[in-house]
Amino acid sequence: MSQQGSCDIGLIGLAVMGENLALNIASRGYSIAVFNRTTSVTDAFTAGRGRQPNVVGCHSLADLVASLKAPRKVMMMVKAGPAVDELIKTLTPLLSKGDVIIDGGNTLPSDTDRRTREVEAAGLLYVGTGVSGGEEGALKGPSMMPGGSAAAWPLVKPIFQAIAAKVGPKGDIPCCDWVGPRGAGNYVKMVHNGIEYGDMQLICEAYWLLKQGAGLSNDELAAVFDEWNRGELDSYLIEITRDIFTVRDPETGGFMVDLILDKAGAKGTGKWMSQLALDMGVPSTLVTEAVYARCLSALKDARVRASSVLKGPDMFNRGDKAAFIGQVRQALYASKIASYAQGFVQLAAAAKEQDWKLDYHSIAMMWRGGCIIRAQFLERIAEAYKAHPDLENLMLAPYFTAALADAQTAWRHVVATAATIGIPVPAFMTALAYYDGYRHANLPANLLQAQRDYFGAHTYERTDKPGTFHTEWLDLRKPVASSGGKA
Ligand code: 2AM
Repeated sequence: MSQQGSCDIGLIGLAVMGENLALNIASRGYSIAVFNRTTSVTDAFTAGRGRQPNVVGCHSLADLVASLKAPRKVMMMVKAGPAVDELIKTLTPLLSKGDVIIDGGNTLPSDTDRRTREVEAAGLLYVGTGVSGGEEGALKGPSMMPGGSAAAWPLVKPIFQAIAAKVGPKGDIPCCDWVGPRGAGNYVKMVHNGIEYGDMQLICEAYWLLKQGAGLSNDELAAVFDEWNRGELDSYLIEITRDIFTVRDPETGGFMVDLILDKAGAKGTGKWMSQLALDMGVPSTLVTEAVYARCLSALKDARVRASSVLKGPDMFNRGDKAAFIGQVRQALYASKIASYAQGFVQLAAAAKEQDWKLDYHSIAMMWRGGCIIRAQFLERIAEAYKAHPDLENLMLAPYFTAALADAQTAWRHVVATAATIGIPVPAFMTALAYYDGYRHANLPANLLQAQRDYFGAHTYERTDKPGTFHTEWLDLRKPVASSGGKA
């Protein structure tokens, strides 16, 4: 039975994230009412892990709402999409003015834009919050990126900041702060996930270079990643990668990583980031290549067929092994800088388009702990944005400019070697191409504009005078003398 009006927050959806988040909230001393569409799930939870005096199981949404203190806070941890709209529709008449509906799922930012407007129009407040950290993060302290109705922030802040991961020298800076209006929180979470795609793809490419190019065993790979995790690459993803290389299959005794089919899955947040980048004309090439790399991996059967037809080099780098390992580390670091630079550039472009005022220092700090991309390196990013809140591109922050300058010889060597020995490294390559493209005052787009004007009269601008111009290329072209050099 519900306890009328005594719970601090309600939570709907007891799948992995919801269940662990509920336990986290309860562990911080808050009382929580929980509801799951399938009642047996609620009952199993309140009889099992959730069997605690401050966890109240509810069998209906009306029951859940009645269990809450005003202003009521109801957090949905359900499948993103229509389920969220259905729940909002059911909850709205049960709630009162000033109550807060929270969506903690991976929701498309534009859905949160619309829902914030709709829920506010009904006199309620709405929050769309990113929650990152997987199962363990949800239980012990996730990174949280809330956005929506600004008036909701003071109401949810104590609980959110209590359950979030903590960082800083004293371990008291919560990885959760207000991001901005409407879908801003979900947008930041989407970019977090896109950066995660880039990080993971870069790590996989480094692995392949070391395994196929330098012949490292899993034990050697574990040792290399362990060492990398002590330097500038220190991060959760490097740490779990190290661990993965040590795990053996209890059934066969073989290394687990070698038994896993090389066919990647995806849930879509990387694709969203890439699609929205394309819509805005922003070059977020790392996430896009990472999404494509997953798509290409999924073509396993086609790749198996092609592998006996298409020819290439033998993938082995005959150079100095120890030196190559160091070069791959530097290439990974430099590519990672380019990747994060792209993520923050996309955030700035979205902020401009949506009229949000994003605090990039605060965003870097929210990602500093709790989430999948948590890394030492985010501290440097936070510092860069603290020093220059309007930094145009992270690569221009002195710390990162110097890091890129230091790493670039190795970076170029690794990309060139990969091309020479035939190892696919799309993320390393696009990162370097982005760096080289971004640092050049001149690019060959002058020729591109000429081509567009030639075939489609699309016009062009000139370097020597202002205005828009068109040339009658057919009239002005000249016959070209053959070079005579028949190759
Ligand atoms: P279920 O256990 O009843 O399936 C992840 O799918 C979570 O979202 C689960 O807790 C699931 O509840 C819940 N969920 C999915 N669709 C839902 C809906 N339309 N209404 C309420 N909860 C939903």
